[in-house]
Amino acid sequence: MADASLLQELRGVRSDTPSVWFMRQAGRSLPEYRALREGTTMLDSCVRPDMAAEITLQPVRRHGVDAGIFFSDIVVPARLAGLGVEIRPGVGPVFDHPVRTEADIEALPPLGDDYEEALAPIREAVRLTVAELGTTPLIGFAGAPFTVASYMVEGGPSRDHLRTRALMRSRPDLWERLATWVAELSGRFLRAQVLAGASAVQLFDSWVGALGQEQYLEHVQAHSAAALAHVADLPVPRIHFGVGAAHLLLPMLGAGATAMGVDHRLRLDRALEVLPADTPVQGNIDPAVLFTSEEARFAEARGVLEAGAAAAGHVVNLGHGVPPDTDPQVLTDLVAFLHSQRVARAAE
Ligand code: 1CP
Repeated sequence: MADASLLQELRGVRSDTPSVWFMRQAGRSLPEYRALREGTTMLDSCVRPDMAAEITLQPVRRHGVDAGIFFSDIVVPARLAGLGVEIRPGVGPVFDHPVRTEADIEALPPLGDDYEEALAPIREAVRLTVAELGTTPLIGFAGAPFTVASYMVEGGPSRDHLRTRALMRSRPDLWERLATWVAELSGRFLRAQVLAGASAVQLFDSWVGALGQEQYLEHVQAHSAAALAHVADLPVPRIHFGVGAAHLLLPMLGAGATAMGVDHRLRLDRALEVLPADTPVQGNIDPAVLFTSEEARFAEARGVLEAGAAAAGHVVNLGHGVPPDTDPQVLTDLVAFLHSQRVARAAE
C-alpha cells in the first residue's frame, strides 16, 4: 500500500494536494474532549488506553486532518518513570520536587525494565488508535531534553527558564547527567510509540528558543540527538520543532531530524534559505488568524502554501498549538480550504 501523502511529503515526495495536521488538535478546543475528560485528570487520561485513543481520534474525525497526533503529554514519561508530576488546569505541568541539586539528580529513578513495563498503556493506546485510524498516519511525539528538563528544574512552567540555563552554565556536569537521563526517558517513549504503530515522530523542543546557538551546541544538541537516536533505525520521518528557534534551525536539524517544524515567526521561504534544499518543512499558519476573518485565514493559508512551494516536502500546520478557545469549526473549514487548494509546483 502506498504511504499517505503526509508521510510522502515528510520523505520529500510532493503531492498535488496539501497535507495538514495541527499541533494540539486534540484537547480543550473540542467539546467532545471536554465531555470525555470530565472527572479524569489530564495525566490519568493519558495512561488510560481507551481514553487516549479516543481523544486522539476526535480531531481526525471532526476536522478531516491528514494525521493523528498521539494524545499524551511531554511529562507523561516522567510520571511513568515514577516522578511526582501533575498537570494543573490553567497552569501546565508541575513537579512535586524540582530537580536542582546533585542529590536530586542522584535520586532520579533508573530507567530499567520497570520503565519499559510502565510504558505498556502507551503501547496499547497506540495500537488501539492505529487500528481505528486505518490509512491515516499517527504521529508519535516526545518532549526534547531541554524542554522537559526545564519543567523539572523550574518545577513548572517558566517564562525565561533562568534556573535551567543557570544550571547549564554553573554545573555543566549536573546538567549533563540530567539531560542524559531525560534523553533516554523521551527516546524510549518515542520508540515505544513507533514499535506499536506510529508512522512518524515529532520531537518538541518548545522552549529551546531561550538559548543562543553556542549554548545549544554545547549543552543541548547532543542530548536531542540521543533522544532521536532511539528511533533512527526505524523507517519513520523525524520532525523537530521549536518555538522562536529560527536561529537554531540548522543545529536542530543536525540533532538527527529529517524534517523541520517552523513556527509562525519565520516565513517558510526564509527557513528554506537556511536549510539544506532536501529538507521537508512543516508549518506555519499563525494561530492568531484563527481569531480573525475567514478571508484573512484563507489568505494566510495561501501565503503559507506559496512560501512552502519550493520545499522538498511541506506539511501544513500552525506555527504553534491550537489555542484552547479556538472555534473548532474554524479548523474544520481551514482543513477543507487547504484540501481544495493545489500545490504550485516549482518548474521541473
Ligand atoms: O486539561 C487539559 O486539557 C490540559 C491541556 C493539555 C493538553 C490537551 C496539556 C497541558 N497537554 C495536552 C496534550 C498534549 N501536550 C499533546 C497532545 C494533543 C495534541 O497535540 O493534539 C501534545 C503534543 C502536548 C505536548 C506538550 N505539552 C508540549 C509541546 C507542545 C507545545 O505546545 O509546545 C508542551 C510544552 C507541553 C507542556 C504543557 N502541557 C499542558 C500545558 C498547558 C503545557 C504548557 C504549559 C506551559 O506554558 O509551560
